[in-house]
Amino acid sequence: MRARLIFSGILAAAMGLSACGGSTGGSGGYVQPTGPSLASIEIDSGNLFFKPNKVEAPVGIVKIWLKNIESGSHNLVISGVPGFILEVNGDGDAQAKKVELKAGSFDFYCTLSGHRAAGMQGKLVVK
Ligand SMILES: [Cu+2]
Repeated sequence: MRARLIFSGILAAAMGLSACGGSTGGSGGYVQPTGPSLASIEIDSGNLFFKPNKVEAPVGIVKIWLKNIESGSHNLVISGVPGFILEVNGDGDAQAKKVELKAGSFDFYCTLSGHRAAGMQGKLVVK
């Protein structure tokens, strides 16, 4: 009981910190997995692309960075990973979150209107 209360406090503090990171709102109720990440993956976003648009990750907890290298706003969601979203606004903005991945091949894309169709999508291969 006590441990659970303490844990909730840490989580609330962590979420409070990330809320000050510059990107506002829209992150919903996504709860990052606890525990260390096995790998860190950086994906750059621009108008209108992801670089790289094919990435590999190990099974388990991975930290994914989205870094905006041009002006504009973008986000990154992964099909089959409900709630996970990274959002960037403006040149140089970056956001990172941990996600627990299962083996498989997943699409990642930007949900802003027209962006996916214009090329903002890629493949995430987890193995
Ligand atoms: Cu976009």
